[in-house]
Amino acid sequence: NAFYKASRTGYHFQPEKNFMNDPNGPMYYKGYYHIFYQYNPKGAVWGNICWGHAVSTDLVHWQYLELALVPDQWYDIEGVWSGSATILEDGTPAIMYTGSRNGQHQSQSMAIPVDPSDPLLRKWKKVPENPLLLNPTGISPHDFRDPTTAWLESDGLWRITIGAKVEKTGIALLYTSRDFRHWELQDTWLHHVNATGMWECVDFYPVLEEGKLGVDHSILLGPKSEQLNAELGGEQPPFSDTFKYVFKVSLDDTRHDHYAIGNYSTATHKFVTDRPGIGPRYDYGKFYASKTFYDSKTSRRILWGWANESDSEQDDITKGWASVQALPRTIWLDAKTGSNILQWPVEEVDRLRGGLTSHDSTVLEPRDIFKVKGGDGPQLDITVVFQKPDVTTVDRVVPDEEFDCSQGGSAHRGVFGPFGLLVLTDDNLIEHTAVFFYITPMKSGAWTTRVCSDQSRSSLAPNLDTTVYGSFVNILPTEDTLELRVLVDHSIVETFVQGGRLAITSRVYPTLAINEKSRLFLFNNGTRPITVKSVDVYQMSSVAMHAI
Ligand code: DQQ
Repeated sequence: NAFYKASRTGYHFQPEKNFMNDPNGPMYYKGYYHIFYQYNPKGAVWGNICWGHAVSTDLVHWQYLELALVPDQWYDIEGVWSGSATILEDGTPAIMYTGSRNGQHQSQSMAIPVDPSDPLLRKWKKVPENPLLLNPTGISPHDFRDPTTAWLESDGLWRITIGAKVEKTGIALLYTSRDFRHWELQDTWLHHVNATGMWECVDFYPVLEEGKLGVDHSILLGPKSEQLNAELGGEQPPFSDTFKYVFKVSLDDTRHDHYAIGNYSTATHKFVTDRPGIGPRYDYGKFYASKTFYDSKTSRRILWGWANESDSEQDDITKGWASVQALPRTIWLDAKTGSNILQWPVEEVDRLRGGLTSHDSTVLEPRDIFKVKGGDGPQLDITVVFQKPDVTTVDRVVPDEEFDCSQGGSAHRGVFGPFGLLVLTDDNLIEHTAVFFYITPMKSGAWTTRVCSDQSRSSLAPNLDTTVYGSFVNILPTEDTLELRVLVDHSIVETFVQGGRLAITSRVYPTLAINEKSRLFLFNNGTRPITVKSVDVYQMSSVAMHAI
């Protein structure tokens, strides 16, 4: 079917064929970005899990390499599961990963490059001491996986954290090591949250309180920390004045990635959240098992996340592939709020921008739907800026806090909104994916702003998950515009709101609005006019990905 072919992406990372899931071990090494990924070389559904491997010099053009790790030892014979890379003190990388055996019994093992002078790191060897860690007493061998990147502290000890659960409590176990081979379980957990189930793919890293620069965890806390502090012009420790910590967990029960912001004490080795609970989501759509790394080339922290399919396994078998990685995102703390991180596609993505069509200010009257010039085709990078509506012009406020994006989706009618974009839309508006704002008065009288991504009319094809996604976005009183950046790439739509304060990733499979038949529209379904200040639409180039 043409629509199966049309769903393959043009500028997102995906293998040539077969099934991919979690991003693993991302790093920058000797001029190359490396991405590894959970991969089934034998089919388009999960199983036979190996580590696929690709390299890039710019995070957008990738070259496939041979499999880095395959199940060939007694301790990982059922699968080489997720893990992370750490750059050791001598500058060489080490991978820690979960081996699965004997009905998914999990243990942690290590692999190192056969030839660290090879910038492509094509060949890896598992160390003879494997498995390095078995499930500790009280932890089921089924609930013990996904070691993080290790960090070095000034006591000379490496630390890693590993997700687990005790009854229904999700926990982050903490281990220390002097030589990266012998690891000791600590008797306190780094973090835990009741009733959250198994914690997969935990991630733990520092962020600056101000500015976009990333921080290398080991340089921040390790023996070189004084030097770093001097470079930053800071006082001597404590660093907590300038840094916060982010703890991310992928919840097996809900399949969502949540993060909390807080502080980490090098005295107690505990993470303490600023606010109780599991925290907001990185992304309110399809985005799971994510992982960050510190990019020493440009001093950024970069986030990778897995965008799985919304079609059926049978569709995936027919297509011959499943899953893409969302675009790598630079992440940093939102200094304006202090309570969320910001995510933005790495700036290298901008180099794929081709023809630009810019539109001046216009007003969307109630029920208007405008076709946007320059928005034909399936690969777009769209930025639209709306004037924040003046809610004080409404005298009779009917609370509408029940709306959660799903009731009618973009067809719902409110006062201010839904208004926004229809992407991957055919000429007759039969198929469309709506990305929109909806500004709602609450019982308290306060107005809140939601952003939704409505897949319910995205395709005529059967057996798709067409859930409508959405969440509230924090619009500050000082902000007088509402901004969307939407990246469209055949079957993936990635939305970034208000400079990256909220992200929503959708997977959609149009049957009519494919390839050159795809259109872009602006719409307003609310009862009040909405001012569009500007629209910029770029055509996005494809990136060829080859094996080398
Ligand atoms: N995927 C891996 C596990 C991890 C899960 C197996 C998360 O290591 O917990 O493919 O998607």
